[in-house]
Amino acid sequence: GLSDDEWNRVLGIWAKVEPELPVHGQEVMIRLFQVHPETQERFAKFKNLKTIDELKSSEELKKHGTTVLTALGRILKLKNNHEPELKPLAESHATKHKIPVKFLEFICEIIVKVIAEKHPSDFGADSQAAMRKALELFRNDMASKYKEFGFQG
Ligand code: BLA
Repeated sequence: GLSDDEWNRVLGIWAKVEPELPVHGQEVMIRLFQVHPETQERFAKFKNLKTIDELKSSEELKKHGTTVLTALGRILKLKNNHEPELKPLAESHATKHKIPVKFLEFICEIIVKVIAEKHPSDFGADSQAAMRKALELFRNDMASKYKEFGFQG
C-alpha cells in the first residue's frame, strides 16, 4: 500500500487536476490513441476519427475522457478501500469491453505524463512516484478482479 504521505501527494495533485478534468481527459485520450493506435480500435464510437483535428473536435471523446478521470478520481480518493468502486468497473472491462491489463498500463503512464506537463511545478519526482504507485495498485486490483470474472487480461 501507500503511506499517508504518498496518499497526500496523490490527492494533492488530483485536487489541481479536478478543476479542469475535461481538458486533462481529452488530452489523455488523444495521446493514448496517438502513442498506442491499437487502443483506438477498441472504441466503436472513436475508431473512425482519423486526424488530430477530428479527435480534438469530438465532444464525445472529451466526454469519455471526463468519464475516465472522474472514475479514477473516485477510486483514488478511496485510497486502499477502492474495492466497491473498482468491482463494477472490472466487471465491464473484463466481460464487455475486454481491455487487456497492458492497455491499462498504457493509459496510466500517459495520465502521469499529461499531469506532469500541465502541472510542472506541483508534480515533482516524489509526487510522480506516489501517483505511479497508486495507479499500480489500481491496475493490480483490476487484474485480480479480471480473473474473478474469467478474463485473463
Ligand atoms: C467505458 N471506462 C468506461 C466507463 C468508465 C471507464 C467509468 C463507462 C462505464 C463502464 O463501461 O464501465 C473508466 N476507463 C475508465 C478508467 C480508465 C479508463 C478508470 O481508461 C483508466 C484509468 N478502458 C480502459 C482502457 C481502455 C478502455 C485502457 O481502462 C481502452 C484502451 C476502454 N472503456 C473502454 C471502452 C468503454 C469504456 C471501450 C465503452 C465506451 C463506450 O462505448 O461508451
